[in-house]
Amino acid sequence: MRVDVVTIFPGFFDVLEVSLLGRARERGLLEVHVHDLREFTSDRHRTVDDTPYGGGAGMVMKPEPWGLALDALAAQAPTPPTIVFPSPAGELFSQATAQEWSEREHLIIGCGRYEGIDERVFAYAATLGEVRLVSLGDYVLNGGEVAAMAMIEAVGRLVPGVVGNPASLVEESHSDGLLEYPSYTKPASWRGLDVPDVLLSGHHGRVAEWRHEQQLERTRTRRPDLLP
Ligand code: JCH
Repeated sequence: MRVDVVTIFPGFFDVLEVSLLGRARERGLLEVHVHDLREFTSDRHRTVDDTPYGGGAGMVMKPEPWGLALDALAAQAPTPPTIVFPSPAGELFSQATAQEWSEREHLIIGCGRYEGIDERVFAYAATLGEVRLVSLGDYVLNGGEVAAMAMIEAVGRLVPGVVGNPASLVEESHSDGLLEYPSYTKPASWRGLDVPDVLLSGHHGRVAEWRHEQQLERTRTRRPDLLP
């Protein structure tokens, strides 16, 4: 999979070099290329924003640099890319979204700043590929970069071969939409806090049953919205 990121803060993505995905990049499973939107400007001040038509607070990202950036990145693609814009006004990003995108050849992620991007950019992008406006959750970030990083990590670890232990992905996908069960490791007693006896019993059936009960109980108390 190839991911192209367009941003006015390319340095934001330096951390990808040292994360889980750094190794996947070295092995050629996942390529992430970061592009500075200002490279697609032609004025002396490399301007990417302007005042909003109709008035209002803040600034809006100009369409012209976005048009040139998208042209350049979509042109080098053999198949139409999925073009993602993180947005507080987008559809919710979920594990299902990550799964769907992990099977795609080419993602382009456009990171807005200020109050967002001129709406015509989304219409233009739709002539180059499938456009998705996607929100991480119902809170407001200062721009698309943090959301893009989260999406790259969630999608990247599902690309076949990226995560070291495929069994952990299988276990996740079998969780039936419930929260995970609690995990413990050695020592069995720590600062007066003990690991539940059932986990030390060696009874695989009872362990599985206990973990499922824990999943149901946690989901009931923390995320009742996930239950039918
Ligand atoms: C973004 C902004 C609109 C501030 C600019 C681009 C995504 N889940 C999620 N939360 N926030 C974002 C996000 C994504 C891209 C951009 N901003 C800042 C945008 C605002 O109100 C109109 C205020 C935020």
